[in-house]
Amino acid sequence: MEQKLTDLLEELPKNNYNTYYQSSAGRGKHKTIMSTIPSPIAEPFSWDYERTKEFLYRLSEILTPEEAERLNIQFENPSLKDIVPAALAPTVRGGIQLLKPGQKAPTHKHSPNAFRLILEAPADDAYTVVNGVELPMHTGDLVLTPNWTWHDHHNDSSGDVIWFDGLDIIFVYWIGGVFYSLPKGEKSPNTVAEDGNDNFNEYGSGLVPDTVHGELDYDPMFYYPYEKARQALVSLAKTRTGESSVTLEYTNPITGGPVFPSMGLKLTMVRGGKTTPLIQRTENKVVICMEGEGEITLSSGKKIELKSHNVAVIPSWEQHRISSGSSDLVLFTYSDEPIFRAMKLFRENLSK
Ligand code: GTQ
Ligand code: FE2
Repeated sequence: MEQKLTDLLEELPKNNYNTYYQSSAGRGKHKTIMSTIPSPIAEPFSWDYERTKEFLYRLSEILTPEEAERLNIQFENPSLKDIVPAALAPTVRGGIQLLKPGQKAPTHKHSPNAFRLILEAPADDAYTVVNGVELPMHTGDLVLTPNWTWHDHHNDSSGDVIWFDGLDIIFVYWIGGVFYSLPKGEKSPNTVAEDGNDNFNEYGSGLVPDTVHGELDYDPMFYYPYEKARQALVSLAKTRTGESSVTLEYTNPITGGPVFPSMGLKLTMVRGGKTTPLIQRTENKVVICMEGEGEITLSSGKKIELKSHNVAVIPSWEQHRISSGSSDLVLFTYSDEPIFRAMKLFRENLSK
C-alpha cells in the first residue's frame, strides 16, 4: 500500500489534482489550511519611518512623479512577497509618496479604493483633487479616493509633501476586480469646479443633502481634517477616563458604516503611561504612529517600536497589546475588518 500511495501522491499534482485526506497512513501532501485557529499567510512586521524616507528620497533623485506616475516606496510583507507583489497584508497595500514643490502626480482612476494620510506638509497649497473637488493636504488629514473616482495630486507650496497611501488592491487583484483608466481627450475629467466646494462641511456636519440617499455607492466625503478627528478623540477620552485607550472610526456620513466596504479606518489614543488589554481580532491591521511613542508587544514577546510615522502590520488573530510612553500615543490604523464582517467571519477575543 505504501508504494501505491506514494506513487499516487506524486501523480496527482502532475495531473492538476491534490488531496487532503487524513488517515492512519498519514496525510495528503499539501500544508493543511483547515487550522483550528487562523494561521495567517502574512507575518507581523514593522518599518522605521526615517529609513523608509531615505529610500523615497533616493528614488526621487532618479525619477519625477510625472515620469513614474507616482513616486512611492511600498511596504512589502516578507511572508507575502513570493505570492503577490508589494503586499503589506493579505488584502492591502501601503506605501509613502513624495511630491516636491511644483510637482503634480497625473490624473487617473482605478477600481481599488485608496486613501492618503498626510504625514508631512510643512506649508499650505498642497492638495489632491477628487472628482473635481479640491482637498487640502495638512499634516494628519485623511483624503479618500474611492472606487473609480478621478484623482491627481498637486504641490504648489515651497516644501516637500509626504503622505501614506493605503489601498485595498491586493484583495481586489486576488478576486480579479482591478480596472484602471487614464483621461481621454483634451479636457481633464478632474477639473476643479469654479464655484468652490467645501467637502467636509457639505457632508461632515451631521447633515447631508437629502438627494444622496441611495444615489451613491461610495463615501462622498473625501476629506476628513485631522483637527476635527483629533478634537473628537480628545473629547471621547475625557468621557472614558477608566479606559487605557479610546478609538474612533472614520465613517461614511450616508451609511454610518466604514468609509470603504473593504477597509475600516480608525484613530486610537493610548493614554500616556498605559497598556491596552490583550487585543485579538480577525482583521489584518496596519498601524501608523501619528503622535507620541510606545510599543506593540506580540504574543511571542517580540516588541515593535512605535514612534513618529513608523508603520507596523498585525495579521489576523495575532494577540498583542499596545503601550504608550509617558505622553499620549495617537495611532492611525486601517484594516480589512469590513470584509470579515460582511463575510460573517469577524471574531474578537475579549478575554483580558
Ligand atoms: O496616489 O493615486 O501608492 O494610484 C498606488 C496607486 C498611490 C495614487 C499608490 C495609486 C496611488
Ligand atoms: Fe491612484
